[in-house]
Amino acid sequence: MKVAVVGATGLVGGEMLKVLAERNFPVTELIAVASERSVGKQVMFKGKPVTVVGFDEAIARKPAIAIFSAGGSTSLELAPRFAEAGITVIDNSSAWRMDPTKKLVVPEVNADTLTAADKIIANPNCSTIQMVVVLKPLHEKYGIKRVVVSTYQSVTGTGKAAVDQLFAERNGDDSVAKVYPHPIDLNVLPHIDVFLDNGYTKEEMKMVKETTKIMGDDSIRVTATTVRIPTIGGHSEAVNIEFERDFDVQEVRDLLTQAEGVVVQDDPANKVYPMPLTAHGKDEVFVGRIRRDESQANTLNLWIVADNLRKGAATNAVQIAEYLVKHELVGEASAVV
Ligand code: 2RA
Repeated sequence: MKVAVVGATGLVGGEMLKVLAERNFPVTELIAVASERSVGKQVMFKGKPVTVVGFDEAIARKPAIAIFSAGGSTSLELAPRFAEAGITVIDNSSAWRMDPTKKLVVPEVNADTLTAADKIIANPNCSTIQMVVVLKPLHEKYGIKRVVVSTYQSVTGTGKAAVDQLFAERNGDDSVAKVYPHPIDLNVLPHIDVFLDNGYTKEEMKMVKETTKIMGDDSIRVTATTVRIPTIGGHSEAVNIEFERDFDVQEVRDLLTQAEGVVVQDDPANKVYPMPLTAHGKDEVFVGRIRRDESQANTLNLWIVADNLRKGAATNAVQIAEYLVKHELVGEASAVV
């Protein structure tokens, strides 16, 4: 199967190439795509150099699937052109997520909503993805009324320039361009994306709105505080969940242990709990600190960690592609290169 990665030279695009190779996705031809300024550059796929091409060339080669991580404006302009050419687009930007005609998909939660008619599929925001993977089995069992989430987000969520700022600050190098409005090393910023009229940030409202769309239940109330922290391995989230029905903590632990895509790391007595350092480079969502909220009935506290570049972006997108191939909702899989 011909597969295009649009934004192949970026942090997430590079992770998409890695994940496609690691998961042995049935790629017969990898088309690396980027803006004109990157055309002619090379990226590596399965140990071999691939020359970056422009958007028109990519469409002309007619890939079956195009996985986008090229920003919202590029996706708004180009995804329809790829779709009109019969190419199924999986887009990692926020451009299409809240479009009522587009599916917003986390395979462990709502892949079964996908059909062959879906030619532009939205990949949710990283901080939303890792949370709903855990919410899904809990909602089915206990009925979720309300979610309160505070996030601790890696600088890799902003991109390579933010990683460069962090390590430049750490090394006392003041020559590197500043991405954040304040120093990020030895600091935290309660400010991800822009502030809105309601006092929330765009990142926080993404978590609020995307969660109910993916879960398919507008009755779930969500509030979020999203915070940038000086780490690179992944996003962490303190999640407080109020249920319709009571629960047993061990039963919750057992339920999550069996849940698709979830790994429970919950042994505080032995200092075992999820951390960005141990989630880095992995595709699962890690859950720990599972405990009853003793201040309110039917309410649970959790700690959720995942690599925001993998399950939070690249892996989720590739898993959507895998679902499309498995259910013959896109061109036939061919021999692997
Ligand atoms: C962030 N979730 O962490 C946003 C976009 N990747 O910056």
